[in-house]
Amino acid sequence: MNYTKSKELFEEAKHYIPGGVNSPVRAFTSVGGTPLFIERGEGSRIYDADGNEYIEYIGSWGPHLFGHNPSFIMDALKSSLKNGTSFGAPTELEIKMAKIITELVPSIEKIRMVNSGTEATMSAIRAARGFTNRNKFIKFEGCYHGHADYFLIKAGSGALTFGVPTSPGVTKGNAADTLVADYNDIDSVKSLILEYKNEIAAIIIEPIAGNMGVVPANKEFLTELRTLCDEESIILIFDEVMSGFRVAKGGAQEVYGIESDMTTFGKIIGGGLPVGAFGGKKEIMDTLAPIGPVYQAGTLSGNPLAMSAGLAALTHIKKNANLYNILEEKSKYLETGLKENMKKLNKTYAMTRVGSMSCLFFTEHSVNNFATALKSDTELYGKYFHKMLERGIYLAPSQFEAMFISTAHSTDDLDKTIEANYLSLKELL
Ligand code: KE4
Repeated sequence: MNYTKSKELFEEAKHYIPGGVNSPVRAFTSVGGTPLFIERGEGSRIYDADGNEYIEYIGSWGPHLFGHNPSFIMDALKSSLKNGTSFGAPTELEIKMAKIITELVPSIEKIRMVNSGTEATMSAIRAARGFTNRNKFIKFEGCYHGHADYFLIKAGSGALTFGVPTSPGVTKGNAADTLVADYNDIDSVKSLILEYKNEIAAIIIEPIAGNMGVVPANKEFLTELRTLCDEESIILIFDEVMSGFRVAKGGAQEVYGIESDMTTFGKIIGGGLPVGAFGGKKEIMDTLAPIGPVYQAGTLSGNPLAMSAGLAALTHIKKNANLYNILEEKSKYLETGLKENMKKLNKTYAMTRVGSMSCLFFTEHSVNNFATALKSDTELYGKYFHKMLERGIYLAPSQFEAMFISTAHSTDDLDKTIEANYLSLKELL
């Protein structure tokens, strides 16, 4: 592959943008080489500035459940554009958006729109603190909830990729109320609750972690977490920014049959535009201004363009419940192919998957939390990444991310990916 144009653009970008990118994980730092500058996407494909074509599995880090430029989202955007871009005033679109999410996710009685997953999780923690009048909250090592100061403590995703789990610039004061437990380890939660009795406002968790690679919560762990929160009057927040509408119509809550008190969303609900949302029980959400004292706001929250794209995506989901069976079939097909390759190569790398989000960990240990995910050979992953790129397969430029399949991925795309995986692994091992 020729990457000349991307190389030029990257050099120019670095003069004006820190690290040449507007989000660190895009910089290829952990896999080496030059980040590809993308010109356009179509279905399961993206095309870079040098005209190279890739079958891609990032899907803009989750939003593209239907691949790039699905007609029903593009048409909705085009018709919305005619009316204007933003009014800073309420629109009927926002009611429709709130209604369809409360319909698809039964635990949500009220919801507020924001413009990113970070804003959603940040606001959810503030609402939980305001409602309970408690200060501390528990997160889990390896989970990533966006870049609000008090989350950047042993976080996942880009923070993990950089091996700097706790970021400079986060003050001791800000970190003081963040408690960290171990994923899938209920005793680590119990000991924190014992130590900080009646001081904990919330527990926030990715019910299916997607930011240390994909690590699903054990069902019994999540069930015990739900019970503990009920017993201790702690708000259970499911961060479904990634898993929401990805793994099922009702997200991880539907997969596990466990309801959270609050839920955060992003990615898919924006149909590719910047949208986040946080919602939950009426009594919690009604603590928010203008009816309640907890302040939270946003200039472009609920803006008509993003609402049109998001509403088109969620309406499509509502009308096509078979969508998740189709995604399951495609994802199972790919998983089977990759596992057959590993058998041929006498390797037993850990592969985790829930629906259309999955991860191939370059470790032969089983992976069920942060510590075991870290056993992955990130150097080998970097080499694998580039061999797959050379073969026209674009994966996440970090071992600690998720791989996403969309409804646009054809069997031929999956066969090509399985073949490229075999040839790349064969060369490496
Ligand atoms: P944003 O602020 O990036 O929209 O959402 C933050 C966030 C919150 N919660 C979960 C579970 C998330 O996965 C994310 C963001 N995910 C990463 C991908 N690992 C975003 C990619 C990036 O940082 O560029």
